[in-house]
Amino acid sequence: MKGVDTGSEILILGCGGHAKSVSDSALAAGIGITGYVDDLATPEGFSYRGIGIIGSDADLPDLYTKGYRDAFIGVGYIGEGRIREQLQAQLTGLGFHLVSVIDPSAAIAVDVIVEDGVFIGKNAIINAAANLGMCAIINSGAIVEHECSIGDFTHISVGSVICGGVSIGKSCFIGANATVLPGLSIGDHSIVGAGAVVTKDIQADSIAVGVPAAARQSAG
Ligand code: JB2
Repeated sequence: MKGVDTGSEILILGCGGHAKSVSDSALAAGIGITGYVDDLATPEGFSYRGIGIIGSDADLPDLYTKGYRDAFIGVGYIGEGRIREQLQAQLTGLGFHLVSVIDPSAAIAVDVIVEDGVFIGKNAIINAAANLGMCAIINSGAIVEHECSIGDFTHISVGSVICGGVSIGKSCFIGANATVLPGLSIGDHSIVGAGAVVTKDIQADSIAVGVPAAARQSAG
């Protein structure tokens, strides 16, 4: 399994709620945190578990030159999921390695494929032969059942249930406590609302809400 990065020392981009969740899991998994990199927050005053901000995105080339090599995108979903894609391109373009952070409480089958930069939160379950794409988020208590494929940058929110054999494209957002029934497909850049129950395939760029979920194309 890729993504077992115990022993790394990472920079975390962002210092909001998601970065704090990731930080707690990283420290529990034996991954050290060098500092936070954040464009918007003011460095003064921010500290989590005694670790502060060491720069902004503009400082990343300099941080790489200084020898920092491992990073994690700790910006979650703030209404514009593609920010995470841009940050990944920036980091890998500079040469950084994107570490995966897996909370020790997660239950993960031995044959799960975890690509780089993935976060698996507390008490998440990932079952046999599932595949988690680059920088995917499987948040606290989510269940990704056997043989699911989760696309790059897709965020499976807290408590969601992705039944067996489901395929979810890249940069999707599956809201808290949503359920996707077995064998279905969800296209790239789609959003499933909190608590929705998806009973049919969903095309790319859709928004689906309700029980059963009704899908419509997003404006863009
Ligand atoms: O381009 C950026 C950038 N854009 C936003 N570069 C860097 N380095 N940092 C960036 N940020 C930072 O991400 C903001 O300055 C802020 O520190 C952080 C976003 O924090 P916020 O608390 O708004 O959201 P979040 O992404 O930590 O958490 C969201 O997603 C989680 C998965 C929330 O919805 C949480 O409730 C949710 N659990």
